[in-house]
Amino acid sequence: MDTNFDERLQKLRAGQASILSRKNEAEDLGNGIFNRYKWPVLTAAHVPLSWRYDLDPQTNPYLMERVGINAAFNAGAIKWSDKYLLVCRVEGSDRKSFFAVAESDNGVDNFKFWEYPVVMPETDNPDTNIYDMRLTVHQDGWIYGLFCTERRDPAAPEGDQSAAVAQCGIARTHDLINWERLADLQTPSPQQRNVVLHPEFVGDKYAFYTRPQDSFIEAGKGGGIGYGLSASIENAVVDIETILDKKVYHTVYEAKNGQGPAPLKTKHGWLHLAHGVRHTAAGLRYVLYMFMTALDDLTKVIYKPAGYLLAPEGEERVGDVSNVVFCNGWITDDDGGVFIYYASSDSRMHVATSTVDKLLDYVMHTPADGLTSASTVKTIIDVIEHNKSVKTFA
Ligand code: M1P
Repeated sequence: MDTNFDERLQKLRAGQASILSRKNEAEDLGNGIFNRYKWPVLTAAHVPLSWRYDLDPQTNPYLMERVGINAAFNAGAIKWSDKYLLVCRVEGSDRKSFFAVAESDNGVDNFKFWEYPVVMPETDNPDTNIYDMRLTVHQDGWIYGLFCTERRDPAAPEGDQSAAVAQCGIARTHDLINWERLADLQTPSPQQRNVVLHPEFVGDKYAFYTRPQDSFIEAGKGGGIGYGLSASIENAVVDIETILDKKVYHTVYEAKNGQGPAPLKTKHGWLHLAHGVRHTAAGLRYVLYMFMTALDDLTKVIYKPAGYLLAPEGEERVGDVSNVVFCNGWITDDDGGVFIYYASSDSRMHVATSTVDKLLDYVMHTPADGLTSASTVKTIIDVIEHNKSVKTFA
């Protein structure tokens, strides 16, 4: 059968235009803390046709997809020149991830990728795979992007082609187009992922949230959200990692956890969003949770609600790595609105909206984890007793 190039191109363009122009709708009631939205904000289908197709009928007569895109997920986020920008992890069908910026006027729909993906400069030790950028607008005037750089484990025998070393790559920019690559962060840990730069100096040092880990997947005897200082950002070295939020038995972060985006400063403390991981019979389950650290001591957790803030739901539960939600980007507006950009199942990006006031209320007034069934029952009974004393109790 002959392929009608023009007809196929028209259909491809129309299909993508309908996704890109689709209006998003907030869910009705929500849980009072945040509202999910009906449609994902970025998917593989949002990636420009000009990246995926050779649009020349002479060299691509069947208008085949020449560069497959597998997923668009785990995006860093920043409000910049009045636009909501996501620096998305785009993953090709060849399993290589790279960064690409998508922008929206309102933060909840019509995200459109910029014309080109990000060209990330390399160090002397080339990256095999780069992903999960956390953006920080630092007090020093730069926008930093910290991300995972992954390379084959040089100590692995030839027969083992999956052993990898993950470390933290650091780059900075003033325009999100031109990036200056700095040396990778050095820490005492053999593996690092989920490293985030704190937005303010601590004394005259740069502060990092880290996640020491023994092996590529397992936290092992390490793990927890770490914290450390470096005198330099150009050659960043954290000699001592202090664990500020550790793994805990029979919680949603018993296997591992990791800092999400850079924390938000509020008058009560620094609001943190993180992911927690536990083992289940069906594999690992990733959820998002929150906590707050003290303004005068970044290593001191002063509030931490029990359990998760957001867990995979419905279609979010299915994808390349199912039962995962992951967040490395959020944006606060001047009016206190918060856009939480989260990925589901390593496949696509979503948004949930809240406000700083609501997140503060959630973090400061939600009961903490008592770590036993008996304490959870006691918490519920306390709520019931209180409710019996209020007029709204029917
Ligand atoms: O597959 C789920 C996530 O796994 C890793 O996160 P962590 O290091 O905390 O386990 C990362 O590879 C992340 O990109 C991925 O979404």
